[in-house]
Amino acid sequence: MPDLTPDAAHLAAGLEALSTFVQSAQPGWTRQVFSEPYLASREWTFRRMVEAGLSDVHQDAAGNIVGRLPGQHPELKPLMTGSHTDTVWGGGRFDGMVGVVGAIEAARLIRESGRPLARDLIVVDFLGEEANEFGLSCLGSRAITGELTPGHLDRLGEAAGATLGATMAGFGLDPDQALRLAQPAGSLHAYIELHIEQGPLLEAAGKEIGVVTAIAGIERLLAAFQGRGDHAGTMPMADRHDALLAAAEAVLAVEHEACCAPVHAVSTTGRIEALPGAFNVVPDSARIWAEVRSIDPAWLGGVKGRLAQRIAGLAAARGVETALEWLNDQPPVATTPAVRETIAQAAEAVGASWEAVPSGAGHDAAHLPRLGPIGMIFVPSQGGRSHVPEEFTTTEDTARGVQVLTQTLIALDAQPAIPA
Ligand code: HGY
Ligand code: MN
Ligand code: MN
Repeated sequence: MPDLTPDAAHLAAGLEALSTFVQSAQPGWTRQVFSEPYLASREWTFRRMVEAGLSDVHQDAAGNIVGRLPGQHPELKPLMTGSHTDTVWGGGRFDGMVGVVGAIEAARLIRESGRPLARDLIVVDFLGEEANEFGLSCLGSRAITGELTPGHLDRLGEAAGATLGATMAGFGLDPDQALRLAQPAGSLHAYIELHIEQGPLLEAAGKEIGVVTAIAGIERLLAAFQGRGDHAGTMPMADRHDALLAAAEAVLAVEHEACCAPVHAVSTTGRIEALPGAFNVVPDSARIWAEVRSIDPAWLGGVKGRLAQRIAGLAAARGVETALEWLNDQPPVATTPAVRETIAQAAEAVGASWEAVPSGAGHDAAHLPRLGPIGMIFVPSQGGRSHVPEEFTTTEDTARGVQVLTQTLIALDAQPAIPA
């Protein structure tokens, strides 16, 4: 039997090398999409794929780094695996990276085993999975699934002072061509993504592998509040139109909606700002950046209308006007049952304990169902922490995840059509 044991030291060294591409002295790891360190890290990923023996390694028009491990029957629908290597601001060094370095390692193991797959295996480092100032995550996976639109490219980024399309072009990409990257529906045999759990479930259950059941949908909201500026000392409380207080009530309304959800929901307001920002002036304008998530389509479908109504009503009672913009529209996605079963069998085949878990985090995989059956493999996050410098996954857990990924790819390869 060929040795398909991941090289743990090689994995650890790869994650360590990737973590050196950071854009600030900020605590943690910051490598945001379109930043200089991110540009440099794409070259590292490109080389890592070439060194693993992948062929046709290239960057597509949307900025995805793509490599291919040829199979014996290229006429068959290919397999795909991958993830992302951009980070949040002050984040960790495993979110996404484990899935890209792990996918490349799985492809290397299969190639060096001398037992080629029947199908081609496509390995991808997707561009810009994380939330960004354009309000649109999963840029690269949206492009290959036909979900990137001209309207998305026209979105203006405040810090960039440019549209998403212009920013992509400035990064050496071809935004117009990115709109034409859509792969045909059903063109993949299956897509598998290895990822850290980013939550506490596996550690709490003492399980080594997560078989993901569903990926939460995400709706992101930019709400603007327009009140009236006044002297903070002379204007009586009852006569004020304080934009910041209206925004504060909106923040609590966002929290309240998730806490009352019947099945599953979380919500976060990650940022609030008010102007003019002086001690002694009643704020005349404010904005909040918020998101709501759920694996329950019914709740997620209804929450936008409920929140819009509640936020506008609370603000109107203060004589404050509101303008709400919903930015992300990523519905909840269930993984494919037959793929889940294959992952569970692969985990058992390597003696790994496993548990079926939902993903509260969003992933590129959530955009892939249009192309074919999908599955996700989780490895534990220490303390359930992620998107912070404390994010940590052991090399042993990473290697075990790569082992299960490798076995899953081999098992899926041998299956004829995979039922949806
Ligand atoms: O935000 C998320 O859920 C993912 O980690 N990008
Ligand atoms: Mn991620
Ligand atoms: Mn993330």
